[in-house]
Amino acid sequence: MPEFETLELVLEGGILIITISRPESLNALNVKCINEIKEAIQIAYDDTSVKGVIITGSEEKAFVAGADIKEISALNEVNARKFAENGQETFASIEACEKPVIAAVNGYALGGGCELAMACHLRIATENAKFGQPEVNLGLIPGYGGTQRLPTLVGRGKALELMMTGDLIKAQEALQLGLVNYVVADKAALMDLAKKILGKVMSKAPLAVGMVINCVNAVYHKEENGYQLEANCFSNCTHTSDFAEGTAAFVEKRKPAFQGE
Ligand code: CO8
Repeated sequence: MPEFETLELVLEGGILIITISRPESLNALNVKCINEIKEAIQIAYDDTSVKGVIITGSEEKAFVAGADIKEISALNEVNARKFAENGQETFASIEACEKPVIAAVNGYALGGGCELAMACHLRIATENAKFGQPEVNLGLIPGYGGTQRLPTLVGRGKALELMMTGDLIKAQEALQLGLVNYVVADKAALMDLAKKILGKVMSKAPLAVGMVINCVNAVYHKEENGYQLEANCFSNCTHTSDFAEGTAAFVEKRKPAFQGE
């Protein structure tokens, strides 16, 4: 795996583990880090040995404590838009990845950190994790897709409350709201569960999994007809050898061996 300044990458059993590592600032996202995340996700797109991705934070108490406030304090009208668009593009590439991406949230997921977690396909968190969009405390609003993704996960009313008050919520409340899928005791359990879930998804037909991701993403893309896309993808499944294998395995009462073809 290539070396990065702000990330640690490990490929383990087909799972690319991306660990955000800027301990001096609780893993706050600076431009370097956003660009490196984009490069790391591109590896997941290009490298056929990568079958799934986990994004986590290096710190005991932080997944990502937001955009780097020291860096964004110097932004002006022109480069702030570029910063936001660059982050949005990076997070959109995570969301659109046809391989499953899990956010393993091991502590604070605030501002851009919560937005990063929301761009992943699933989120699991440790008991000590805290979520929030506290940008209003800084005279800002979320800029990495938070205003769009949070309402789809927790509903309009709760999303507005969280973004207008800047309140932080604990992992258990995030679980009740549907912001996270599971809460576990500690980092070790977090990584175990993330790998277990990915292991299960990775045992399914990979092309079909990718199509599920694309169709669900279409819910959020107003210009796209998701029902049409679903019908097209459903039809395309029938051309795959995984479809032949999956249905044959059912009839023959055995486990399917999918090839991703
Ligand atoms: N940026 C830069 N440095 C940070 C950040 C951050 N987001 N968060 C923490 N740090 C630094 C602190 O400055 C401190 O550094 P130092 O030791 O040099 O003073 C170090 O990390 C440790 O932090 P604390 O001492 O504050 O640790 P605490 O345990 O007391 O508090 C908190 C932890 C509650 C997480 C606290 O650090 C905090 O409130 N951080 C800021 C959280 C926040 O407001 N996040 C949102 C940022 S804005 C954003 O994300 C917008 C996203 C979209 C941008 C789009 C355009 C660019």
